[in-house]
Amino acid sequence: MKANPLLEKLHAGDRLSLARCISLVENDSSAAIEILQSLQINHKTPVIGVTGPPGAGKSTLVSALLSYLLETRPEVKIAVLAVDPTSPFTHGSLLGDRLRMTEHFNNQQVFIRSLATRGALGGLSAKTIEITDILRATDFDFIFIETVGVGQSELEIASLADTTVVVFVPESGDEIQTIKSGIMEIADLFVVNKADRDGADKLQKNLLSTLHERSASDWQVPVVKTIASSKQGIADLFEKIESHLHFNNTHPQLQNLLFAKAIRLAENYLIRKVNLSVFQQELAVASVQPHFNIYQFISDKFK
Ligand SMILES: Nc1nc2c(ncn2[C@@H]2O[C@H](COP(=O)(O)OP(=O)(O)O)[C@@H](O)[C@H]2O)c(=O)[nH]1
Ligand SMILES: [Mg+2]
Repeated sequence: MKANPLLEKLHAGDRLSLARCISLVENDSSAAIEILQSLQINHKTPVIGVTGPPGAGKSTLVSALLSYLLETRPEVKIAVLAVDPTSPFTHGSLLGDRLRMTEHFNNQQVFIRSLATRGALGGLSAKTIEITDILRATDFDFIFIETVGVGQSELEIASLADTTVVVFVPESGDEIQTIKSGIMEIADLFVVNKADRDGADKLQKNLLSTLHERSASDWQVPVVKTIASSKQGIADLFEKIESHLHFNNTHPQLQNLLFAKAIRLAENYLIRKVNLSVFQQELAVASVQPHFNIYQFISDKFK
């Protein structure tokens, strides 16, 4: 295959080429497939997923982790991908994230990219997977991905990240009873952020005892208290993240997570073959037929 100059620059660490590759994939450009298929992916680059309810302090926490890493490791290069499925049409909340991360914006060592969803069929998770792989094809030491924890997205982040950090606040205590099952499975590490508020110790204790009851793995899920807004607990948090990354090296990614990732990409490739507006029109026409059968319709469409 002919060498692609854009990819060569990406692989060499050029940030403009990186931004260009991401845009091509984000916009479903015809060049995207070739780029993805030619990526030299560094599978060793750690991907750290940060998820949790809106307002828990995920962006503030990631920003504090960036400060910590930049202070303690002079040469470090970090990428941040902020995904917000709650704002499919506006960039309002993403702007908030950008503002909070501005202290790092002019830093050549830090690359921050916000990713909005493009409506329900836009294939958010597939794009997130693809863009993460582009980030892994350049020279970053760490990649952070922030997502809002709502239902399915937690599983998505788990299939994408090497280490999944779930952020709660002291007030989350009551909700945890109802959301616990899914989250308990995917968290490698819990953070009780806003520990400047009442209830942080109680939540930490509850999480630890619930984890203790369930523990089925060799990895003991830590529960770290932080005050992200004043950068407290960040060194401890990062130490726990590194221990988990180290643990991963001896316990490779679970096959079922890899499988979930592959299925998501396959779904996306299938959908890409279809012109969705034509699909929608044909569906509208077909659906008014007597005895319309959606299974038959889909089977014909994806033949
Ligand atoms: N009191 C307190 N506020 C915090 C803390 N961390 C973040 N915040 C505030 O919580 C709000 C939401 O933070 P943000 O990082 O945007 O949350 P996200 O939606 O999870 O990304 C902001 O006003 C932050 O300044 C903390 O440790 N203590
Ligand atoms: Mg945020």
